[in-house]
Amino acid sequence: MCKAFIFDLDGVITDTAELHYQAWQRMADEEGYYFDREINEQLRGVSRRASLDIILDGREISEEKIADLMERKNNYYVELLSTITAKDVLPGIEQFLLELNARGIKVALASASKNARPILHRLGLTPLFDAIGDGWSVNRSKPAPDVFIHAAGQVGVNADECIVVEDAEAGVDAAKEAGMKVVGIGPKERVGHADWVCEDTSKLIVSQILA
Ligand code: B16
Ligand code: MG
Repeated sequence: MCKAFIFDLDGVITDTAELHYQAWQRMADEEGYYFDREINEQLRGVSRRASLDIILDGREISEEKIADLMERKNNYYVELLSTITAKDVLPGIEQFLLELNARGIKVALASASKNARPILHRLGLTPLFDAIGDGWSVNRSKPAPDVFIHAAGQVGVNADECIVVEDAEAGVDAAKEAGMKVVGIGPKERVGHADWVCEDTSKLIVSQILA
């Protein structure tokens, strides 16, 4: 029996991937690193540090420089976040959350992002969530299961009674590793290993998933 739904943020609740892309691109241009939208796709659901490692593509730089680049990118990203409003909630998500609330099913967030709380606030969705797991909650990022286990613990529900909604390959891996069922959002090539695959968020139907 499903007692909780745990949602990823970027790519499920809203599409911040474009803003992450613009912020990384600005930093990469300043540093003369090659970066494009195709590489950005590899950053989906991946932590800030792991994202930078992908962009560095084997270049060796000091830990001090790594910290500076991550901070600079995050400052550009936070600047861009000020443009987010309730209009940026992905199709069908608000109704889906409202229905879970009405059915008494717990709702939690499990995002790799350290900016998850302000983003949820800007979207106007914070009151619909019972718990928030974010980049500050755990040390190991997806594909480690930690953030999902943390979120389930926050709402007091066992892993096998949770359903996760995820758009990233690493996120689906993490949720399965946590012992949860997963709805993958996006193409089969990316989330085909989920228990159910949904092309996009507008096609999510609570009663269908529970059945
Ligand atoms: P931040 P999610 C992830 O969010 C993004 O998909 C990923 O691109 C980003 O690097 C990561 O959060 C960390 O974000 O730099 O804001 O801490 O999909 O797990 O909600
Ligand atoms: Mg995501």
